[in-house]
Amino acid sequence: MTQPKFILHWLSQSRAHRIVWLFEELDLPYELKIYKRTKEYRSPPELIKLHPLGRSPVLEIIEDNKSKYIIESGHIIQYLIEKYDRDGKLVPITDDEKEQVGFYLHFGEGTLQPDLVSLLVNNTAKHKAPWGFKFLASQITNGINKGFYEPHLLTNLDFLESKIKAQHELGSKYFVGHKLSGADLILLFPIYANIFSDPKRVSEMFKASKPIEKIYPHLYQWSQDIIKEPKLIKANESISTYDKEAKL
Ligand SMILES: N[C@@H](CCC(=O)N[C@@H](CS)C(=O)NCC(=O)O)C(=O)O
Repeated sequence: MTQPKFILHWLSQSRAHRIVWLFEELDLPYELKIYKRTKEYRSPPELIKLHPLGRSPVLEIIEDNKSKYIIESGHIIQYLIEKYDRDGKLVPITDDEKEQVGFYLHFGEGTLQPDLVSLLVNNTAKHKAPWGFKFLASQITNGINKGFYEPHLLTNLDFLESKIKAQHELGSKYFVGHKLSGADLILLFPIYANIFSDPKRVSEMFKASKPIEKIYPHLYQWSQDIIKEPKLIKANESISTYDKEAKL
């Protein structure tokens, strides 16, 4: 099988990070094209020109001089593993484990991430409200967060905590089976980048009675383990050669 050329269209501080990690895990050659966020923290016009949805990651696959663009990180992860994980490094062993990975790929982006993003956006919105409207904006966003996004997010985190706790009790540091899989890759962004990379900020945001890492010790442990994965470290290094300010 001929090897296509891969270009990952990578927006700074984005979910695209997990796809760089995946390329490193699969030892697949790839090129990164970096896009900086606008001052409103949105995609720049060049990324919007590339794909009508204007979000990152976008994976460009070039074969026979033709480019195909695929989007949605869960779909990209599934696509690359199915087609290019020739040694089965990230492929779960049993059918049940395969089904679990499928679940996490959907859950990560379909349920967990939207609640998390809504909460983070609302939290930023109240600080950005015009002078004189900050109090009102804060009352409204707090009401929405407390009534809706926060309980949803906490339920999601309770659920994930119980899953990874059970895995830890079985002697595994990964979400599915005893090896790294698409489940860990998809959860890198919501669990590590959005929460445990800055636990103090998140604890304050929730006005939690104790630090978030004490409320979710197993998720915290998973985060600490995952950031030591050698290929993730390599992905971080690779990204920083393109973008000095890049951080996960
Ligand atoms: N579900 C999509 C979400 C893509 C997405 O929202 N990406 C963010 C970066 S983390 C983005 O491109 N934001 C730019 C914008 O909203 O303008 C995926 O997993 O690929």
